[in-house]
Amino acid sequence: MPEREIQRTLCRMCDDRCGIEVHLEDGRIVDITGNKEHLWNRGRLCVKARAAVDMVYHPERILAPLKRTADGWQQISLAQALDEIAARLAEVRERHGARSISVWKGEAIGFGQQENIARRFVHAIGSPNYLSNDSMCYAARYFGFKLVDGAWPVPDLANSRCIVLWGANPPYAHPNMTQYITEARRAGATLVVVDPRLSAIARRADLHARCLPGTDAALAWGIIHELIELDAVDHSFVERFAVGYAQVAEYARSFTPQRAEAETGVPAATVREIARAMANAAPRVGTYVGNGLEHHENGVNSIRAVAIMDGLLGTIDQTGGACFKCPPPLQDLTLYDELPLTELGPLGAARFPVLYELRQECHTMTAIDAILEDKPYPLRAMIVTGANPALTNPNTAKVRRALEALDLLVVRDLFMSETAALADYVLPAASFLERTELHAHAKHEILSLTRRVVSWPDVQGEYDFWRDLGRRLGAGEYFPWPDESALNRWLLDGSGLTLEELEAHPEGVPYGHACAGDWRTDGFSTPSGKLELASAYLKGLGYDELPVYRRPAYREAADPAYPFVLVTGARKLLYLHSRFRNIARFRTAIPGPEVEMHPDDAAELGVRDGDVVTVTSPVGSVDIPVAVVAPNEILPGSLQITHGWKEANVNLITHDDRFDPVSGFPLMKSLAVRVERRARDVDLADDASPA
Ligand SMILES: Nc1nc2c(c(=O)[nH]1)N[C@H]1C(S)=C(S)[C@@H](COP(=O)(O)OP(=O)(O)OC[C@H]3O[C@@H](n4cnc5c(=O)[nH]c(N)nc54)[C@H](O)[C@@H]3O)O[C@H]1N2
Ligand SMILES: Nc1nc2c(c(=O)[nH]1)N[C@H]1C(S)=C(S)[C@@H](COP(=O)(O)OP(=O)(O)OC[C@H]3O[C@@H](n4cnc5c(=O)[nH]c(N)nc54)[C@H](O)[C@@H]3O)O[C@H]1N2
Ligand code: SF4
Ligand SMILES: [Mo]
Repeated sequence: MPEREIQRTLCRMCDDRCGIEVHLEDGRIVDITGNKEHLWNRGRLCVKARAAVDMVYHPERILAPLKRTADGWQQISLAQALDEIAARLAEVRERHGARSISVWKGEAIGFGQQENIARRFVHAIGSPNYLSNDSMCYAARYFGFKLVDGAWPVPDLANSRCIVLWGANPPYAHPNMTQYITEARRAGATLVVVDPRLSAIARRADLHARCLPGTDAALAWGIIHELIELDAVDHSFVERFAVGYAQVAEYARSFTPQRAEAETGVPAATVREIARAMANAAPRVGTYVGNGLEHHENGVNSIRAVAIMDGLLGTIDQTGGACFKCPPPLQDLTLYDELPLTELGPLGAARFPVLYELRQECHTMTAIDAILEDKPYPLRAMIVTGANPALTNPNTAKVRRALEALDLLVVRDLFMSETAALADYVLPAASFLERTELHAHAKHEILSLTRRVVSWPDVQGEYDFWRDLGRRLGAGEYFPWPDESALNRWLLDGSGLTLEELEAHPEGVPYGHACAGDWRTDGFSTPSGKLELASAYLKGLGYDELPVYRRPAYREAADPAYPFVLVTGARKLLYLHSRFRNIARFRTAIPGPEVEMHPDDAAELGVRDGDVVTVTSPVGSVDIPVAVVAPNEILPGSLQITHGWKEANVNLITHDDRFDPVSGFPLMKSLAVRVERRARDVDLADDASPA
């Protein structure tokens, strides 16, 4: 009889970290089921969780260090790899200075301690250049809300009477968030979805506002106009706790529902209905903003325009409203206070000061320029972990040129990704089932410890890798912990929680009681201590004080050469960015890339389902098969392509030269493109596409 065992930990096939039970037979994972005691998912899992078994034991996994040689990849020992990488980094540091070295962490690493160890390493060796996927993800939403509220509140969706989702599709992107939405709807809540497409969640909406891409702020101002007309503003809250209301009322005056309709395409009657639904439900209005608002040239203003509605309606910290959560009581692993490296010129900090000041993020697109042009100074070496920028960053043809131009590229990955294939060294990374770390679920204010369920001889977890490299580069003092467990123990110092307690409670241990402070008495964590409907801080930096609406370029200065508007990156349930394309059964369900198109546009172009078209933007071209969708799924004149496919990579045509001025986020969701039909018999695989 095989020896059976169950280990409870968290799934990290996406960042939602559902509680799971890992079933082992003789030490080998055979199944994954849901942990019913976990508050976040209550036992429910999405289809990706079980695919972790396929991922961990995948025949293509890299399990030994690889070195590029003239004869191809050579397998070397871990010690040799670390010695050689350290020697080459030391050489680069000697020649060009420490700041010519960078670290790039990806979405597969997520937030929390794995991110902070990467930050710690690069600073400990003297460089300010920490880069990440957050140049395009989350940061714009984080500080869109932080600029208004001083923090990003968590909507109490389960108890909302009106839920408003802006540019988010939880059934695919955050499956278990959908449970809370369903619960609220059962109790009678109205669901409002703002999305140009008929997404999975939009299908269930009571009110679907199908705004044109990049026009969300105009819709928000139209709603604000109506909220003021309906006298739905919580004046006592606003007078006591907010600044900027007079300016908001003044700017909103001209934003009639008719004007909102002209800008957004959402009928004036719908604008009024949404405002009424919000007004009737206040303060139990739960608003959630997704990635759909970030990838535009006016993204931060759209997010702020949505955020200020919480203040106007007085939903802050109300049941069913926008709730502040306690940050997890963990020690800070970063070195920003100990080693101020700002005078070394973190890449992008001068160009996008808010991104750097509020998130300590350098800017990946600026880093790519630094590699290719030595401006503002040379960037010569990079260590990538958990990212695949050769597919996921905009203008990937340029990203690839830059990665190839580095003196040293090291990639830590589970697989030979498109980025790893360009590296000098590829190191085998530990999957989430092969390392132990702390994770906080903000919504429930619980902290969990994940488990190392399996291990491989040469496969290192994040901490072990940075420790070993840091010690080789003379930064050992910053990595005093012998292993992950010692690090975890240190992180918990002073929290009142112990490692043993967390080990005994895989469903998580509450930490909310440890939280001190209340905005009612201490004020908000904004420069004025008030809720900032208008931001003097942004004004001081030369940005818009109010989150005014600025028309997207494809509408303001329409170019007849590029008549379509392209949305990219709408999530599919089965894939995470460029991940999981090698899971055979996922590939059967969603076999390849597609450009989603309205039937009228398809008819006009003379194309049918499966025909290959060339989609071109000022940045480049991509050849991709057409999926003609139902007429109510997408707006005529607009297209959608999901990223992450090497077979037809939409990031060959997204912009690394047009940004939101505050966040520095690239234009990836409202870009002007043209579409050309290709000869019917072109075989995509054999096709050399024009640049
Ligand atoms: N299965 C799966 N889950 C994921 C991911 C994944 O790749 N796959 N990625 C994870 C990551 S890193 C992230 S950031 C999150 C993202 O999570 P979400 O933000 O929920 O992302 P999407 O599911 O793409 O939903 C975004 C929606 O915005 C819409 N949209 C596009 N442009 C606009 C616009 O201008 N205005 C409005 N109002 N809507 C617009 C799109 O049509 C799309 O339906 O998902 C996470 N979860
Ligand atoms: N056009 C367009 N592009 C987009 C987006 C969009 O909406 N449109 N969305 C953007 C967003 S929001 C994000 S977050 C980025 C994400 O972009 P990336 O951060 O580049 O994420 P992935 O493509 O998932 O790459 C993750 C890599 O990590 C590897 N990996 C998996 N598990 C582990 C692990 O445990 N450890 C290590 N070291 N490696 C691991 C995977 O094999 C994979 O190669 O993409 C962005 N790109
Ligand atoms: S939503 Fe799915 S992939 Fe994400 S953590 Fe939960 S089970 Fe895993
Ligand atoms: Mo993301």
